[in-house]
Amino acid sequence: MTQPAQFPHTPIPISFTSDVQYNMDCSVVSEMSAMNIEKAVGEGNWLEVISVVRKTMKTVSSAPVSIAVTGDSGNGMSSFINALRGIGHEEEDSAPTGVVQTTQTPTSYTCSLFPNVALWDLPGTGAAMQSLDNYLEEMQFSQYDLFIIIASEQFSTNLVKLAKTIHGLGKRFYIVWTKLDRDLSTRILSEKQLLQNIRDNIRKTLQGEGVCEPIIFLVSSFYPLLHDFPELRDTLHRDVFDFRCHDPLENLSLICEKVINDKVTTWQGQIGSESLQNTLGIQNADDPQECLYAYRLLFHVDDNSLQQVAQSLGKPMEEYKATMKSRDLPTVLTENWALSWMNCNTASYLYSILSNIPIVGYTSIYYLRWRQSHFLKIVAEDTKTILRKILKDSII
Ligand SMILES: Nc1nc2c(ncn2[C@@H]2O[C@H](COP(=O)(O)OP(=O)(O)O)[C@@H](O)[C@H]2O)c(=O)[nH]1
Ligand SMILES: [Mg+2]
Repeated sequence: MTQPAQFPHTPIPISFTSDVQYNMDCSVVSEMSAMNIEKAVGEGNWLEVISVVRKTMKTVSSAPVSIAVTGDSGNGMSSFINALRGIGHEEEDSAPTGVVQTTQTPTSYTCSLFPNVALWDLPGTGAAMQSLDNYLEEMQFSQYDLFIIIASEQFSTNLVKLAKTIHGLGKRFYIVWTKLDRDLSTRILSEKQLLQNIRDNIRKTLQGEGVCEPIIFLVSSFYPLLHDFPELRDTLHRDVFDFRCHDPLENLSLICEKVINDKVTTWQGQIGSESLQNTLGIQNADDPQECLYAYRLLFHVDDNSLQQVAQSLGKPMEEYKATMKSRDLPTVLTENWALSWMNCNTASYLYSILSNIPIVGYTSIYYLRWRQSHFLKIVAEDTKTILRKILKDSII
């Protein structure tokens, strides 16, 4: 058995290291992108945020992805790879197939449908001379990003163990039941019933081992346009895309949240100061509606700003507004009894009298600051939600 170090093409773990890395653990965006998005969020320049996200996604969209195709020998792994690549087994660059064990070492294949994706044809289990534990160790599963477990005829205990191992690694995998043409040609049941039975059997077997909701496709490599093959291709496209974008997007999102948190800290220190009140243009600090409006302007999540974002992303502005808690005043007030109590007229009147009495007045000012800080935090959370949505919607 070939040792991992001698693999013809050792899979490259996805890392997006082409750019300089940012200082967070899950660093996957360039320092330049990180700085640009930080600046853009600081200025509330959402159009620039969109531009940074798009540029980042363009860079990572061609990051290498390694997909391992595994299963028991003879299940049809090599044939499946050829079918996915849209080539016949007789073509020069095809994966060798046959009734005798033909795949001896992990071999990688490219596929024009999935640029920069390496499809790894792994030797099969079962006929291998070593135990499954050795197989798992030698195949270095942790290096692959996604797995396709090929099954046919029966869902063996080896396949269950493979699924459990991959599940344990927290990686995504599909179960592809192949040679469906053979099952259908020898069936006694209706086609619908047969397909249902195959699915149920795989699901039940895996659920018994704690692997829930497996993604199952039923295909024939001899008919790559039929059954679940088209859906499998679409799903793979989506998953490869998600896989490439997930970490960079998370990273950008973390940077955005940090900038908003920093703003909150700065402004909280200024609450109650005349300068902030003047900057915000708040006439009546008792009026929650006015305060929330002012904070929305401060965080650039006011109607005008959202309109610009929505237009740029081709979405209705309402989609963004609907995610904002600060625009739903009754809920803001009812969620906090202290706020709702102070908002009623009697309380407001009482407050204006009490604030003129020493000591009691001090408490009232303290309350007013607490309330402003509360509103500030609500709008800050709204801004984070909006930013997360902007990031998601910026991916074309
Ligand atoms: N009928 C049928 N036979 C298949 C299919 N896929 C593979 N085979 C046959 O199964 C045998 C083993 O296939 P191969 O791809 O080499 O299996 P591997 O050892 O898992 O790589 C070959 O004779 C293939 O022609 C399929 O979808 N339908
Ligand atoms: Mg093979």
